Amino acid sequence: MQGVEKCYETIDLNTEGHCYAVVVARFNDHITQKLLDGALDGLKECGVKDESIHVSWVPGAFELPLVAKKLAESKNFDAVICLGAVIRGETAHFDFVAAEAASGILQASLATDVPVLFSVLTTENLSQAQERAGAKEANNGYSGALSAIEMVNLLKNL
Ligand code: INI
Repeated sequence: MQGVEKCYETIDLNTEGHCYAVVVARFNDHITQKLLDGALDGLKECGVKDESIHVSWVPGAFELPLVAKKLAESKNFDAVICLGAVIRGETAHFDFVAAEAASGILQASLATDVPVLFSVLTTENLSQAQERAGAKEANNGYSGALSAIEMVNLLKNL
């Protein structure tokens, strides 16, 4: 545990001069709105100003990668945070949406050299999604925001 704490102490959460884009899926918006609230809390707690945060809504998680890639390509943002909630239903649709969102988001990041964060919940049911859309560290949007800041600083210092 001490080792883990020590690791966290070394994380650089400086945000001076940084701009962040957030892309949010409207599908399951009762969950994704909470992820957005968490992401904005995380960014603002670390000192990012409102005017340095750009939020775009897309229909569903499947549409996240294209918009994330466009935003990353613009080079106007230090990182892009993708938020979504893919909840398993009765059909195979879940598997396609979850897998393509994950793969597309990774491709957007690797193609642009900009951190593109995968804060997309992929859960078996609604209650698991609600558990991950709580407060602070229990919110996948909040942790995604901190991971984005960490990645920006890590890449700047490589
Ligand atoms: N989109 C989601 O973000 N979450 C889901 O759980 C989901 N399910 O289960 O269908 C979902 N589907 C919509 C998809 O992302 C696209 O918007 C749609 O297929 C149009 O391309």
